[in-house]
Amino acid sequence: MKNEHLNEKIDQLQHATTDNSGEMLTTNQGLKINNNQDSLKAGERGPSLLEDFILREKITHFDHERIPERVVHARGSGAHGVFKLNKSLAEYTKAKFLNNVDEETPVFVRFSTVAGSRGSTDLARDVRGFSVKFYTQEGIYDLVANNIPVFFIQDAIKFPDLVHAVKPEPDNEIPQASSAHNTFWDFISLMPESTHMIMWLMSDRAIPRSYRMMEGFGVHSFKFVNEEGKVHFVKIHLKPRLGVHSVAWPEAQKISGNDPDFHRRDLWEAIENGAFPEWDFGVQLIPEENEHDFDFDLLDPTKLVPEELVPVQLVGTLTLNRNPDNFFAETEQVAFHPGHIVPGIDFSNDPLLQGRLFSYTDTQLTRLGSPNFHEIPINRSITTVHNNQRDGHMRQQIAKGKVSYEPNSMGGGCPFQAMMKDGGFASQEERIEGHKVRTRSASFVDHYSQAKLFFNSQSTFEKTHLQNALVFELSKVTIPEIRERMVGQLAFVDKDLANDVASRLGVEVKILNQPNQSVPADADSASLQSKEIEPATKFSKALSMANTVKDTIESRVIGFMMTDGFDAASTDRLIEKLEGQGGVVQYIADSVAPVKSSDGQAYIPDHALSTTSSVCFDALYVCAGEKSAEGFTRPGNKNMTVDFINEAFRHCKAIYFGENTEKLKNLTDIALMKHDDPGVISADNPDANDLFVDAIANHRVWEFEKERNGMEG
Ligand code: HDE
Repeated sequence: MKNEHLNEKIDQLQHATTDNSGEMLTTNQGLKINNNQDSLKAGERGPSLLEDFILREKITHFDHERIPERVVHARGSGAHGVFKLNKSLAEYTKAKFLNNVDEETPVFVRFSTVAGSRGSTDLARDVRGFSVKFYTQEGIYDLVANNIPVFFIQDAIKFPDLVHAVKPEPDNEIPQASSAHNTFWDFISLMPESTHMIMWLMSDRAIPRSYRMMEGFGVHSFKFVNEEGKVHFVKIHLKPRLGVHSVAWPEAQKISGNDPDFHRRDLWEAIENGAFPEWDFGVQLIPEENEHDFDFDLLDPTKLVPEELVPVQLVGTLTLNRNPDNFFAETEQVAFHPGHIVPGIDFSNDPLLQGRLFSYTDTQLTRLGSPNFHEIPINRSITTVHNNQRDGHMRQQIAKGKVSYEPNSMGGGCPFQAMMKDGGFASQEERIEGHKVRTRSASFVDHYSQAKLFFNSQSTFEKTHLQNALVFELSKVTIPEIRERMVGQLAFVDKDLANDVASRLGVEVKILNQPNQSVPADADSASLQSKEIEPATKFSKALSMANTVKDTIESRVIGFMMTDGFDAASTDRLIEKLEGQGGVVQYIADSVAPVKSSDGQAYIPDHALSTTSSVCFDALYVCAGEKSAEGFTRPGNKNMTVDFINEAFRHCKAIYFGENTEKLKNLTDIALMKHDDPGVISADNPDANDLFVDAIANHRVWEFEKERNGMEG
């Protein structure tokens, strides 16, 4: 499968790829090794000898295998793919890869969580990174994006504070990969500018079902510059073809125990199975002269541009079609940088972006250990690199000749500067006038109106989840003043939200005329205190996951619960239907020993009940047959069967009972439901198979969550 997706980058990587098949073992110097079992000793039972260069080389290399993990976004997964342009953007940018329709650009994408260490769980409540390296014909362009369109802070100088607050607390290094602790909320409750981002972080966007079901956002306004020098501000979007979907928070916590690699595995398996994840690449374009047309500042990274004001134009497709060959060499060593741009793309003066432009090269020097990190195969441009930079640790390139300076005559003046018409990069000329000041623009001071816009755009169940998340997180905060201060912030977003959270935390809502601690000591703090402003855009459909794609079951995992004697004919029919639409069917049984159907066929289970959990499936089918109605009958498994189904039920998944399994259904909480629930399907309905497909595509019946959890009847 892998070789089917060759492109210029993969071809380049293959020159650096080794294959051990059929080869003899060697040292790093190429010497063939005769014994890899024993070290060299003075006598059979004597001490090992210092002379043993084979042992020394092996152990020394092992001792140095680890490199520092990324200071943020340490936990990640990557894949290769391709970007294809469907609509030319030549009117707006001269970037070649955005000009030539049908041109394919190789890409490498890395998804990540932010706060956890390299070995932490995928299902933490967190922002997800979505970095895309485009290997263009004009050099590398990196889109270092997140799955949330806004950020916590407005100025890069606050980033170390933010990260220190969210990371494990410094005295005991607890908790891992979680924002539910004192230091994070202490900081946030004193940073009104974070409020909009907090709404997103507490929403289900922060617990995706899959990396393949997340949006990507460039966050900052960037600039597009066309051949004539005309400038547009641009916000970049990636919209998943499978829609944007999440898991439930209680589910996320269980997945973290059952399969902490859930997202990594999901991405890997989807690609191995040929279910290539796809995103539409979209842009919101704003002519430079319209910069000030909005009731927020385009340079403020805590604001989004509502799609109602500027529609997203979909212009390309990003497809991931190849897993890496080696995690460390590719996914760990890949080095992204928002400053890697090509002609036709430029930076805005967003003060968060400006700080990032310094940080990303700097961090690679610590992490990858050398200014030559661009020579690591995954980081190499597919265009050749010519300059007078020389030497440094681990230099790969062998630059010929005596000349390593410019201007020179000895090298014929080479390498020479490129004219703009030949693709030479020139920064967009921008007139800047101003005093040297350490201050925040007054246009950045509204911190609540878009937080309100986001909250008001959520469906009822999304609001409930968001409220529950706030209660969960703030319940883990042990300092009452922090809880109180945070509830005071929420009151600026929505009074009911604040009241609900406050009552469940046992604190009062006090609209605190809070000193804004995020302003400098000498500033007139009142002038920088965010006022309660009504958002100009009151509702934005694109902000709610309830309005996302719900017409495909592609790559959803459906657990078939089967016991000896189940009905093969109806099971096979359903499998054919589900797999025909891209669903992934997995068998769950008493144990992993083969299960025999009524007509004597053997089915090999993928999981035993005790080795998996319902949280790892999108939907369940109880195979038809009277024995299925008994549940799994191994000692101890019968109750587990009922628990398994009940848990899927509580998490609002589609559950389908095959013929003659009513008895089992009646043992579960489903029997207590008073209303018809489209997520519970019985074989006596002639359209049962179709209804099951619809219910899976719908992702979850969140509307029935309260009733399914016994909170509403
Ligand atoms: Fe990053 N960020 N960041 N960031 N960021 C890093 O670079 C930083 C910010 C993002 O898959 C680091 O190579 C500063 C916003 C992603 O390898 C580091 C500031 C957004 C990734 C760094 C920000 C991001 C990183 C750590 C505020 C969304 C993972 C390792 C001024 C648009 C890249 C590394 C990967 C990684 C610094 C804010 C996205 C330390 C100083 C806003 C997706 O350089």
